[in-house]
Amino acid sequence: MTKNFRILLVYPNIPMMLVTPLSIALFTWILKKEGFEVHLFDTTQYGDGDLSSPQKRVKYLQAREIFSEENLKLLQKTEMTSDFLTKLESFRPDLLLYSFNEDALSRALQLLRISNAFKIPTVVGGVLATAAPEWLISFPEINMLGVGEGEEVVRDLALRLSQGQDYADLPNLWIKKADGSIIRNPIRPLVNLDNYSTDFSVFDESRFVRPMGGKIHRALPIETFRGCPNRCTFCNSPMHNRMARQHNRVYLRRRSLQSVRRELANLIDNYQANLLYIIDDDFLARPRQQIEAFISMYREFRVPFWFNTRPERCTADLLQKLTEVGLFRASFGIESGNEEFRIKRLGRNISNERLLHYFNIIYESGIQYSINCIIGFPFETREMVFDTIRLVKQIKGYDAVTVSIYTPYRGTVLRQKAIEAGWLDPEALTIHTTASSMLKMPHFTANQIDGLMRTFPLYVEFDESAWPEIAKAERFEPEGEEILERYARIYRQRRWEAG
Ligand code: B12
Ligand code: SF4
Repeated sequence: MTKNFRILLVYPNIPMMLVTPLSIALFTWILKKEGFEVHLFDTTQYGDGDLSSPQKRVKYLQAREIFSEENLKLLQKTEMTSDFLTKLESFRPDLLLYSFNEDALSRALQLLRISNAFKIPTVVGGVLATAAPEWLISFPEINMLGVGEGEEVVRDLALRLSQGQDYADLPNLWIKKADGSIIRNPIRPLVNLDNYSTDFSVFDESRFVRPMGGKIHRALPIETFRGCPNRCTFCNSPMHNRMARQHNRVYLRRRSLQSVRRELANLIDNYQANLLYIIDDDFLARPRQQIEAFISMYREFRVPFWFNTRPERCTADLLQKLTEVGLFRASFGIESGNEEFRIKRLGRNISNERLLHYFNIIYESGIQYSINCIIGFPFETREMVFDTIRLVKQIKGYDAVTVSIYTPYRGTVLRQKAIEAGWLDPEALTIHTTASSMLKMPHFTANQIDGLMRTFPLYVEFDESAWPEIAKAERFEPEGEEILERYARIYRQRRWEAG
């Protein structure tokens, strides 16, 4: 029965965010195991006429030329809507599963308007559906959504539908009925991560391509734990902890070492991964002996890997051991350099002095690493951004500073504060973290934030004596453009072309 039941996964991603989504790979594995036929429609490679977020990072001097003309040709596609229509007509799916984050909502709605005409049962899910289910289901395009983890609900729904059974009582599923009323089923227990694996066969081969340092890598993601112990107010991860606590559950779960090992073998043997993205929120947030056990286990693979963590989790010997087995690079968020603001408003309880201490350890370890900052937070002032710039100036050894413009995602604490302060329209849709600020703060306007976005790396790179001139480049006027170009040229030469 399940063999003839076709499921189309839809991933309405914003352009060129290339890391392949784990949810799609998990669902493919789960559904194929049950014998269903699974295909994917993925919008990552379709442009939207604007610069993509990674291309904007190149423009803003936050990254080197990541896509050469040649690579872009290899990666880009055209005609998203007609390709989607062709896919629907040729594959004739019995079930549609959409997975997306808030930034991709408008793309998702665009595709839903096309697929809804086919009258196929359609469910949407992802972080946004979990954060704001009431709001999301109020869209006329959306009739069913999955709240929380999707592993079990997508399997149960496909099984019931394929057997012609009713599915209106499935936990985690919300259904809009013909009269507009909504069935809100309760949440089921959290999944055991060890029971799952991933299948990336539905992705186009070009989706694994990562041109880096003159070589083409094949990069795949892996999850070794789910959840984050930290409480940053601008982030969606603490929301999962809060929601789980309401049901007396603990959201943070680690995979067993055997299961991580199995998954590594899957990615390396079946997909020839030669670069792994460990997508955990804070990879080193686990007991020391577990990290040691991971290191011993990983010796057998030695494939370069990347992770996110907090600087304060780093010790010299840990970094050395991780490098020996393949740590390729790491990424650290500092977000704001104003200590009081970072602690009180952002929920990051560490002093600048301690941060610099840990960054020194990271520098001395010799690993490649990047730093993430955010500008334009609610309550932040222009002067506070300079505290961030001054802090970054004191850090040694990083090779990239990623600056994002604060984006008020649904389900985050800080978004609520921005609404309460009257700076955010509660209906506004996020675009992405390199788009203009969505806040209307009289003391720090979107235009000022945009101006700092484009000059941030210059302030970091050049001596304070050059700052009055760089300040002119914050302005979107001919003189500002000319100064920006002049300093950007020197920046590129110094940082990237000099060798
Ligand atoms: C890896 C990662 C990326 C990768 C891959 C993206 C992806 N979709 O996986 C890349 C680098 C491309 C990326 C890009 C961006 N990301 Co990101 N990313 C992550 C990260 C660290 C892990 C994602 C992950 O794989 N989680 C594990 C999987 C299993 O969880 P999941 O995707 O949520 O899926 C589960 C459920 O949501 C549900 N589910 C998912 N889909 C569906 C569908 C159905 C039908 C059902 C029923 C259920 C369901 O079931 C799944 C299994 O339980 C998360 C943080 C986090 N911890 O989740 C941020 C996160 C998802 N990213 C975020 C953001 C903001 C971005 C960017 C905007 C950043 C930018 N530079 O502009 C872009 C936007 C790209 C986009 N697609 O919209 C935010 C999203 C906020 C929001 N409310 O939308 C997060 C939550 C981090 C945060 N700040 O809070 N990201
Ligand atoms: S450490 Fe990262 S993932 Fe965890 S709450 Fe803070 S920003 Fe979110």
